[in-house]
Amino acid sequence: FITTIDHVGVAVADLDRAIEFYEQNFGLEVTHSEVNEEQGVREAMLHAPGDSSGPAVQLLAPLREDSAIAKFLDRQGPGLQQLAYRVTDVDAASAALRDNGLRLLYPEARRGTAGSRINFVHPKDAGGVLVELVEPAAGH
Ligand code: MC0
Repeated sequence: FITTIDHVGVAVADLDRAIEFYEQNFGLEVTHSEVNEEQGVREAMLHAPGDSSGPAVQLLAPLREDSAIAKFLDRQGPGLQQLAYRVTDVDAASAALRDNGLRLLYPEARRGTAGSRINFVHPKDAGGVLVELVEPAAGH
């Protein structure tokens, strides 16, 4: 059910400064940015030039002190926070992983970047990696 790596998420304290760093040093380009209130993040997706449908780096900055990203930054500082796989059907993928005994964080998929539907596998059930499942919105 996994079609590709959708993105790798990096927790940052200051989104604008992080974007500048990735543009200036790695030549990546911002292809999308948004605020996700439910997830408590300001985020930007960056791609290599000409590869806007390929895997992205997702920069994630906290909106609130009680958000997942604020907690991550407090505990371990900035760095890799998640690995996101693109799936064709997040409900089927979540059900299959639940059947394998892995804990999914949400009973039902929630809204992710650009209208996608997302769920997460708890990092303790995935070798210390927070795994996100992303079903892109139709047309994306
Ligand atoms: C915590 N742990 C991690 C981790 N976060 N390990 C690897 N990667 C991470 N990102 C480890 C801690 O070090 C600790 O290990 C143990 O997990 C704690 O588990 P917990 O007490 O159950 O949980 P919390 O309170 O630390 O929260 C972790 C959890 C949370 C993954 C449940 O961050 C969460 O709900 N994440 C899902 C939502 C999210 O990440 N949103 C931001 C991205 P020890 O060994 O010390 O016990 S939003 C997004 O990504 C959207 C916009 C999108 O892409 O579309």
